[in-house]
Amino acid sequence: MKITFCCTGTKPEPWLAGLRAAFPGAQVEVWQAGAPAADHAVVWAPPQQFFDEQTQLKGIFNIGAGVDALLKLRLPPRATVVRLDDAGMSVQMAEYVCHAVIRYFREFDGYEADVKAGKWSYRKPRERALFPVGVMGLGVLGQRVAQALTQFEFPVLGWSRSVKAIEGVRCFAGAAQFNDFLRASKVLVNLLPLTPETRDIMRLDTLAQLQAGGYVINVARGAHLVEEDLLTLLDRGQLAGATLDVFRTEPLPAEHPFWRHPQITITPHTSARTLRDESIAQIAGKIRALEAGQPIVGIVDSVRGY
Ligand code: NDP
Ligand code: OXD
Repeated sequence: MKITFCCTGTKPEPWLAGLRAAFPGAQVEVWQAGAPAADHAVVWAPPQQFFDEQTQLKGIFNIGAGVDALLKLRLPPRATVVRLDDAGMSVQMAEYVCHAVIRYFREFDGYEADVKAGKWSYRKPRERALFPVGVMGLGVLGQRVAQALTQFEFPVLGWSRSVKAIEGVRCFAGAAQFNDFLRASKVLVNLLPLTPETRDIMRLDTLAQLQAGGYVINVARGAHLVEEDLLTLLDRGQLAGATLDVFRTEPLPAEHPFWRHPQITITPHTSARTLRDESIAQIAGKIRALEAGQPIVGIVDSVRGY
């Protein structure tokens, strides 16, 4: 068996070592133009030339959960495209989102500023029941995040394409229930995949429906958010803050207003990192299953876009 590795911006050696250890008899190499045909590919942001040459691939394994960039390319028609399915990301996402929600709810920024100013002061505790958190996208990551938030007894709402039943989470589904979901949320957490249907989903008319003084936490993709509209709603005081891990242009350009906005917290696309060992173990298991003709989870539906 031949496995080819083509991951832009990723140090290949440890991945090759892990994949070779998982498949001692296989040829596992970094792709180079003109390389012989491989059976499976491990990829992140490969060039179009890679797929134009590797037309016979059986499996394409994306080393991230989001496949929006991959699906923009012309892919070999017979290949099964597989994304990372958790592989250690959901617990990181839960940590990140719970941290951001709790920071807002408990007003830790305000306390930090007071302490820096030498002030020993109290704020009136906020009412938890008046701090509902809506999670858009109830897939592998969104469900874990929603469930983690219920542990802190926030009212938790969720929105997805198909109807879900998740203990402790008030679930909404489909376009028909989107506005009800927004109106019932004070904090909006985005964990949708980026597809033609979800691009620009956080914009003036949708974000304006959140409860007054609301917050946005975007951990999915930058193109879900119309950035100028967020700034407008913050300026108007309709929204109180945003925590953003992803941006329309990454790295965030030096002159971008988000860097210095007092109500915006940014992180450099780090809310849930790909963990190498967990990912190699997951991909190796799925390559074995595909080779044995067994079913696997995490197969991307290119029509649906995720
Ligand atoms: P999943 O595919 O498991 O879940 C996607 C969820 O979104 C599903 O619940 C799906 O609904 C819902 N959804 C999709 N389209 C729509 C729509 N049009 N309307 C309503 N709901 C919709 O993805 P993951 O949870 O694994 O990952 C989510 C995203 O998180 C990734 O696509 C990626 O962009 C981002 N991500 C970001 C990271 C970071 O570091 N910032 C790291 C990892 C991922 P249904 O259940 O009905 O299919
Ligand atoms: C992913 C990501 O999609 O890192 O996994 O954003």
